[in-house]
Amino acid sequence: MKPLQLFDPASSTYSYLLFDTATREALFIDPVDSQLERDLALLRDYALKLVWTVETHAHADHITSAGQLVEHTGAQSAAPEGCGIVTAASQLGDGDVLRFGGEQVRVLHTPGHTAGSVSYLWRNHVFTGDTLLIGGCGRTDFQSGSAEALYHSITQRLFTLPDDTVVWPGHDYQGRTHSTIAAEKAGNTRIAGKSLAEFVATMAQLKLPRPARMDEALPANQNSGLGVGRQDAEGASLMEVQPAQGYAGNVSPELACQWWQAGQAVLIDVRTDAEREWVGFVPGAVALAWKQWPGMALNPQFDEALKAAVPSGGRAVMLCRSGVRSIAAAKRATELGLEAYNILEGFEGDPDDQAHRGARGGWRFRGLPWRQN
Ligand SMILES: N[C@@H](CCC(=O)N[C@@H](CS)C(=O)NCC(=O)O)C(=O)O
Ligand SMILES: [Fe+2]
Repeated sequence: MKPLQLFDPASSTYSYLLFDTATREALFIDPVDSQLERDLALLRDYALKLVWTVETHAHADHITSAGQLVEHTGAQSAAPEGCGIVTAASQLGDGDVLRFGGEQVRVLHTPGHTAGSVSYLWRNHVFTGDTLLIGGCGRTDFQSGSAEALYHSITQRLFTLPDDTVVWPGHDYQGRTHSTIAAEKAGNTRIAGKSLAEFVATMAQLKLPRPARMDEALPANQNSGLGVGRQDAEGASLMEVQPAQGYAGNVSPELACQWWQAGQAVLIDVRTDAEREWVGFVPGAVALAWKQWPGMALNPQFDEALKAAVPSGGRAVMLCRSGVRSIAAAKRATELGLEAYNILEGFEGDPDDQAHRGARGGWRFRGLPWRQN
């Protein structure tokens, strides 16, 4: 059985779809946003249930469709832990195993092209991302790249796989599709037979132009391709603060998640314990229920817990079910001296609330991290 190899001509990127032929559960490697419609059609035509969408690294030359695939298919996203892809639900380390049906892929940490880059091993196939290309390798001149680390990853990790292991690269700029470990060990012009010093010298002399879309692609990919350049139903950017009365502003779940993951805001979940228990929760969010009794504006317990959770004058983003209680909580937090934002559409979104409705549902439908008990 072979993986399905898919090509994005604009970036010369290969994506791969693996599946269990019995259960039809599937795993995507490095899906590309401009190919989303093709890929969704493929999943339908092959009657596949996407379980995982994974990245080999944070790409500099194209934008992933991982976040959108999560929204459309219910798959889980996973990304290498050293890549800063903060929105991926699972952060992968060396040796981790992802299962789909009776199949599994194993994570090989292969730093060098970027510090977090990984390869994925499935049966006798290895998906090398930009670590090992056919007859070449990924560049090492940005994104904490390291020629020394790449030399080690290729010679010690990939070239020690069995010779007949099939190599499936993240790109090919000359139309080649796959190779083998034996062929690359023998004939890869950048590394075969080279010493570490020779390889480092070769990499230092490449002087490649920057990828054309790098400035746009990197932040987008660290957010699973969500938000950047995308708009809600009213045409507002998902990554910009929208003005509000009585608190600092309204933000999309995507922007709130980015701030929170970057340590720039504290995420406060103002729903009740019961709601979190039944519907789901965001691991790491501060649970702090907003209770509004009729005729009772103040809630000293909430005030005290909020002050304990957020440093004085700090930034808080408020999450509730549909973005109503979180407004009240953001106003109270503002009175207490915090820079407080309401998260539009909350955890679940509200189908009846046309005024606040963005392109899609709430936090849990947008490819952002959450769990159910
Ligand atoms: N011309 C391409 C840049 C391609 C590029 O730099 N690709 C990276 C992978 S993200 C690489 O490592 N290339 C290795 C090489 O060209 O030898 C673009 O603008 O996107
Ligand atoms: Fe790359």
